[in-house]
Amino acid sequence: MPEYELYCFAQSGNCYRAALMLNLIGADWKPLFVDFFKGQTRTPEYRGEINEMGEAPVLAHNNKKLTQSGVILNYLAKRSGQFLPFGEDQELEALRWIIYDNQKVNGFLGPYRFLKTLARPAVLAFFKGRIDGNLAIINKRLDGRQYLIGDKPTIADVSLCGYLYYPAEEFGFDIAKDHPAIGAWLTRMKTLPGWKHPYDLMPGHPLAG
Ligand SMILES: N[C@@H](CCC(=O)N[C@@H](CS)C(=O)NCC(=O)O)C(=O)O
Repeated sequence: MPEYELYCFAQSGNCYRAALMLNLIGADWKPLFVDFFKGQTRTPEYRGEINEMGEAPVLAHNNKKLTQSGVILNYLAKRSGQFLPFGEDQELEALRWIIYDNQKVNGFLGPYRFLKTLARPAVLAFFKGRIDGNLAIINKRLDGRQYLIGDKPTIADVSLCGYLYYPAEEFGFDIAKDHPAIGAWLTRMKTLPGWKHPYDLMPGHPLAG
């Protein structure tokens, strides 16, 4: 049995952060498919036995079940010694960018992509306005820098990957093209040993009917 198990599904950028990190650190892991689109995260079994918050990803390790991708990244970085921010100042800086990413960057991109097929134009316009502004902040931060914090990738970079590799057609805009410093950083992240596209790393794509 592999050391780590990750409850996840291919369409989730929140799950992708954890799956990508497991692959980047060369962990012995396997994905456990969460049938999100059939409502598995809303079942009493899932909420009772897997995650009371009703979310994916969930990392199972020994007797622990860890949730929240930022917590999972932190746990894996500490256990593996890889992608760790260096020293207290960088640790705080990584946490700062992970929270900003979760709330403002991928925190808007994920719901935007999900709602695109259902939502009214005014809702999408609101989200798009926030997305443009928040991606511009990330683009400025990455302009002239190799990675978010210093010249080595940390868990803050892994977090930021969340929804950024999904196809431009799914958003209706091209993040790498519209924000060139983010585009260059995405290309750099792709060269890390173990990098894989979310649809190649997690189960559930293409969606079964
Ligand atoms: N902040 C959480 C977000 C997790 C999350 O929202 N996951 C989605 C799937 S992409 C989910 O399971 N949503 C279920 C729901 O909100 O009911 C993280 O980073 O792990």
